[in-house]
Amino acid sequence: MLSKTIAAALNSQVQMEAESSQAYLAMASWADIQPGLQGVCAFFYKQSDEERVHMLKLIAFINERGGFGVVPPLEQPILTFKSLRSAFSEFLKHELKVSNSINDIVHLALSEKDYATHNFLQWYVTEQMEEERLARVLNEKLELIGEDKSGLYLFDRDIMAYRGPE
Ligand code: OFO
Repeated sequence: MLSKTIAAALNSQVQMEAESSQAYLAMASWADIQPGLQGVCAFFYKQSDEERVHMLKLIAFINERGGFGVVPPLEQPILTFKSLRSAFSEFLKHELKVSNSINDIVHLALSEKDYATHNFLQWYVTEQMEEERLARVLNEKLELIGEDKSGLYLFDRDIMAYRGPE
């Protein structure tokens, strides 16, 4: 059975995952109307779908452990970006924020001796390590590419491959 504190923390994580999904959906839609960014667009649609799955896993866990998974109201995310670089730097910033939040709940679960929640959250810890790595790699690549058009072309063409195997 979840304590009230843990249930509240997990529900605020539900909100964060839902906001991540919205944020990446907005990035996908923005990329969709930029010339030649079909790869980036597909990448963010996929990221958005994954964040929704993260949210659903949390809701299922909260309910299974005797809490109530609350579907949250959502803020409108950032809709437009001044460059590809700035969209990807938002992506990294967002992932770092999510990692911090997961770490806080892991800490809370340990301090309450809630080992079931602690165990459940390990999947998110691993996922965040991967997402942070991916966001960092993509930011580094964009840094290298700068304004080089053929570099950007290849970045867009190859971006799905950086996600690694499903
Ligand atoms: Fe939910 O995985 Fe990143 O944010």
